[in-house]
Amino acid sequence: MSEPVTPVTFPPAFLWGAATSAYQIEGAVREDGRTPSIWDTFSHTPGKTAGGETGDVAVDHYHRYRDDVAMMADLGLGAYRFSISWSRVQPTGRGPAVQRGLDFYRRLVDELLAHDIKPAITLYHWDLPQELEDAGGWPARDTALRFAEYAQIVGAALGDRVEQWITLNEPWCSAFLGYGSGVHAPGRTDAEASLRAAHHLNLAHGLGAKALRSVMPARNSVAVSLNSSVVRPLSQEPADLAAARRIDDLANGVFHGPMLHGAYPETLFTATAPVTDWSYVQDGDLAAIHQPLDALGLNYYTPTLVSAADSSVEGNRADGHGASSYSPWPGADDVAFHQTPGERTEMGWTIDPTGLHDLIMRYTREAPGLPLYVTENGAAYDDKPDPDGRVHDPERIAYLHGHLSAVRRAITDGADVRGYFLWSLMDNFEWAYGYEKRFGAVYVDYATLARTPKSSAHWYAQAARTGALPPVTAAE
Ligand code: IFM
Repeated sequence: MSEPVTPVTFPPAFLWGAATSAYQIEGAVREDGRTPSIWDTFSHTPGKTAGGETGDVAVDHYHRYRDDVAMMADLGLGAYRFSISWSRVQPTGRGPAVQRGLDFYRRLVDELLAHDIKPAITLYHWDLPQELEDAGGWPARDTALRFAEYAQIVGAALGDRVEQWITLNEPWCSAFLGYGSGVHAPGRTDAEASLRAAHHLNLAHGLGAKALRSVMPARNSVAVSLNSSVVRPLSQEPADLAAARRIDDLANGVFHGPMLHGAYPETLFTATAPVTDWSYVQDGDLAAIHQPLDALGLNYYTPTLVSAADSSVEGNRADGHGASSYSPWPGADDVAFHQTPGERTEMGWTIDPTGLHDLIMRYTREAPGLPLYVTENGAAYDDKPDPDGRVHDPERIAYLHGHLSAVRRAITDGADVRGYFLWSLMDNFEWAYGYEKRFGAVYVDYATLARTPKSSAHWYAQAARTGALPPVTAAE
């Protein structure tokens, strides 16, 4: 007889959410005054995305948001994290807001509140207005100032009814995939520019947080979502430990250093000295970036395994962030990346829930007293409807069970994790991979745009309703 399994239960106030982002789901790219963002330009450039796919239609959430919110309510979601398309609100990236653009988000927020779902807004999820890129993009300081203006506009419009705010999503991707390896928009491959971009994204976060607070009720929460890497050395040899330290600085310290502690790591300056002199860090910038935060968002998918490049074990640049002959790791040419052993998702990312536990415990130590949210976690699988039209995704259920159990372990170990946002609510445009990779708990038929909750959505709904994880075999 098998042992009864103790159910994994969560604190009653734990927030059960799902997340998306504007360019990945909205479509309607030419409606109501919206102008192109860097992702419109990039995805329309031949060879940049799988099959030349774009977010022109995406999953048409702009027109179907009411049904989508009703579906979220059916799935028992307590919170929904979405992003605002900057070029819908401020088409040139500067100047007065377009009310029609803001109105869409007002309607969406009202619909969510009417269904008792807490909205959580991300201001920037990678879709810079193209005009700002033409004026220099994130490597240019002015982009940070423009972001603060945009933050103030959105905060003033929605701060009365949205309590949870996130300035930036995964600034690492914006800086290093956008300006370093070039696999993301705007597709530049300039190591120096990628570090400048990182600094100006940090500045945008700080100025944006301050701007939000200047127009919003004090009860609102301001946070940032970092895709902090869990960097593991291949061995305990000094050279491998140094390689891990290097990548940790470039993945994590470069953002959390100034945001949480008001300083870049000294070791980051040393490692990147051949690439940049950091002279664009002006007096007062670090204080401006180091704003008090109400929470920290952590996005986690898989750990990163590294060694010194001359290690006897074969490694390469395959760091899971797309193919490019340019590195997204400036100043780290002597670091090799390795595939972590174990089962993988459709992205080729190794499944390792211990990484999520480690990440949460790290930030529990790094930022004591700061509430944490897992603002993204999930997996892509090659989901297909069965002949009855149902979509069974037991692998995703196992993935979610493993990672949510890791979150629960971290809470038991003293971490203040207040909520979890599954990535993603529904299948969507997975950037350079186009529509090929399905991260959704809800299946989208791209021919008809019909939505079908997968078995993982039903499983997650049960977890959200009961505050306890159902067994992995439930809802199949
Ligand atoms: O789809 C992305 C999302 O936009 C940002 N975080 C990672 C997800 C999966 O790649």
